[in-house]
This record gives sequence, C-alpha cells and structure tokens, in this order.
Amino acid sequence: MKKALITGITGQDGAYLAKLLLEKNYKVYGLYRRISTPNFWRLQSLGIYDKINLISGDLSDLSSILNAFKASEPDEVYHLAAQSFVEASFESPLATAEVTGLSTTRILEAVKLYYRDTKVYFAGTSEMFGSAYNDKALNENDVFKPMSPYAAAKLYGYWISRIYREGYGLFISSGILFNHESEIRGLEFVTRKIVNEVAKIYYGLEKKIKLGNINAKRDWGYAPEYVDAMYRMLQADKPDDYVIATDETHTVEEFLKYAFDYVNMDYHKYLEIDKKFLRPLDVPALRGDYTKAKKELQWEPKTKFPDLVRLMMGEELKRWDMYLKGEKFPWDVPNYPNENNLLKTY
Ligand code: NDP
Ligand code: GDR
Repeated sequence: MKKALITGITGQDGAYLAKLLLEKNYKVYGLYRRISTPNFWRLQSLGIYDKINLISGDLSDLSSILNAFKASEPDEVYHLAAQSFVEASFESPLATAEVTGLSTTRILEAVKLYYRDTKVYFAGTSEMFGSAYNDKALNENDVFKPMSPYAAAKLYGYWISRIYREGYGLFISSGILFNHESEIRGLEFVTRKIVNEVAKIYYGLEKKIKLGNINAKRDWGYAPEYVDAMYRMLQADKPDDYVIATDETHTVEEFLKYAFDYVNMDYHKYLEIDKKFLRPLDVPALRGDYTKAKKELQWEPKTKFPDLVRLMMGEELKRWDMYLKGEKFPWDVPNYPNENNLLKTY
C-alpha cells in the first residue's frame, strides 16, 4: 500500500486529493494546523474524515514537518498548504513569504536529507505569470511577471523546487495550476462568494452583492479534475512542470451573469462595485495552454465554464434551502480530531 502525505489537507484541494488517493488505495496522512475552531468540514462532507491519519503541525515549524515525515514515511508528498488568498498577501506579505514561500524549502530539505526516494508535488500557480498574458494561452515556457506577494512567494517555491530537482536529482514536479473551483471552495474566493451571495439574494436574505474588479479574466476549471493532474504528475516516469488549465478565459462579470441566470434574475439590479475589494495590483487576464499535460499525462479538463457555475449554484441553493429549514451548514458541524485518526508524533 502506497503512503501519501498531504499538507493542506483541510483545504479544497487537500480534501479532493485525499479522496482520490483513498480510492486508489493509498494510506493517506494529512498535516493540519491547530486552530481555535477545527476545520475538518470538507473531509467530513466528502465522507473521508475517518479514513485520514491526521498529524498536527505548522508549516513554519521545521519540527512539524520532520515529525510528519517520520510519522508517515511517505512515498509521495503533495505540498498544498499555503496562505493561498492573493488579497490577504497584500495585508500579510511577510507571513505569506514565510508560509507560502519558505516552507517549501523546509519540505524539500526533509526530502533531501532523509527521504530521497519520496516524490514531491509542489502547488505552483498561474498567478506566477502575473502580467505576462498577452492573448496567447500561457504554457510552461512563458515568462513569469508576478503581481502580488502571494505570486512572488509561489515563484520562490517553484524555483527552489526546480533547483532541488536539478541540483540533487530529486523527484519534484510542479503543477502550474490555473484557478479551479468547486462546491467546497473557500468563501473568500470570488466564484464561491458570488454563488453564496446570489443564493442569499434569491432567498431574500440579502439585497446586494459587492464586488471589486469585475473585468478580471480567469481560466476557471473544476477542482476534482485538477487534483487528478497532481496525482498523474507523480506517476510519470520523470519529474517535470505542467500547466493545468481549460484554455478558456471569462470575466468575473460573466461568472456573475451565469450565476444570476441560473435563478432567472438580472445581475444588473443587484451588483454594487465596492473599492474595498480592489487590490493594489491585480492580474488582468489569464488563460492556460495544457497541451503538454494532455500529451504526457493524458490529462484534459472535462467541466466547461457554464457547467461549473451550474454545479456551484445548485449546491449553494441546496445549502441555503437547508438553512431556511433549520438545518446546519456542513461547516457548522463540530468536528474535533478524534483519537482514532490522530497521530501523535512525540
Ligand atoms: P485552500 O486555501 O483551500 O487551502 C490551503 C491549506 O493550507 C489549508 O488546509 C490551510 O489550513 C493550510 N495552511 C495554511 N497555512 C498553513 C500553515 N501555516 N501550516 C499548515 N497548514 C497551513 O487552498 P486550495 O486548496 O485552493 O489550494 C491548494 C494549493 O494550491 C495552495 O498552495 C494554493 O496556493 C495552490 N493553488 C490553488 C489554486 C486554486 O485555484 N484553488 C490554483 C493554483 C494554485 P487551514 O484550513 O487551517 O486554513
Ligand atoms: P485569484 O482568485 O486571486 O485569481 O487566486 P480570487 O477568486 O480571489 O479572485 C479572482 C479575481 O476576481 C476579482 N474580484 C474579486 N475577488 C475576490 N476574492 N472578492 C471579490 O469581491 C472580488 N471582486 C473581483 C479579483 O480581483 C481577481 O481578479 C486564486 C487562488 O486560489 C490562488 O491561491 C491561486 O493561486 C489562483 O487562484 C490561481
């Protein structure tokens, strides 16, 4: 039985990846950080919470990482944990550099020093391209021109991963993943924010939706398909970097329109532009060329933009309908780590 260690197990991708690896009969270990309100709702809502071996620790703490390696002895490490919200990186640039950037080196040092046969996936991002997009879909050879502390930190992680791969001969692959969304996406990201607000407006619980730059264009895919690409990268014969995307780009305004269309409402009546949601710098447009992943990993996206909006809207309306009937949201269910799946590392 193969063993995988996932950092960021409580996040969107961590949860979907854990599910995928369990289906492939892996023993799955997850590094999570202790926070005042436990955050295992995604693992619970996917029905896999009791099947994960949880290890408590923080990415900024080298001991946590070494302990997680020791407790799991992993064949594969999927390094997904990060301060992943671009906007927050302008508010906390140093913490972002530490967690999103430098922590990657902690993971790589653990591999270089003690676990040289362990394969590593690094979660790179289309944000690293920043302002490089010029109407041509971006591929692995395009230049990086990051536009946020988050993107700069990820670019550091990307390059240090390449340096350890080439310098020390380690199996380290980076995905350059474009935006991917789902029903369990964090509420602060614009797609989930939109479907959540539209559902509330539909049920009469809210009157307006406030957004920032609605002209920004993104290449939005469906998260469960993207974690499959991560898995494929670590099954390949050799480590490499891959763009994972849909090769389509849409504005935030289009996403908003499709979401309101789903409930037969006109978005113009509810939209308010609020400067509070503008960033000091914002990547204007992104579109990715996944040709290499298609050729070498036999990976391609399946869910198209309108279906993505439909999937997310459908689930969001269901949740608010449950709420109105007095039932709890998935994330309101208390879910403390229990003795059965919590590993002690000391
Ligand atoms: P999420 O924000 O949903 O999850 C981030 C995870 O990192 C959470 O589990 C979070 O824990 C954990 N984490 C944050 N800080 C620390 C820390 N100091 N120590 C330990 N764990 C920590 O992100 P996604 O699942 O959407 O993304 C996964 C990765 O892929 C991230 O690195 C992201 O930057 C990158 N990425 C995402 C894309 C997307 O569109 N989703 C596109 C390209 C790259 P907690 O739950 O406690 O907050
Ligand atoms: P992004 O995602 O920054 O692309 O990073 P986000 O959904 O936050 O923003 C997308 C675009 O929408 C614009 N926008 C708003 N964004 C938010 N969050 N809230 C708003 O109210 C709003 N109004 C307009 C933003 O300005 C931006 O242009 C995501 C994260 O998952 C990263 O971790 C990942 O690396 C990249 O995708 C690829």
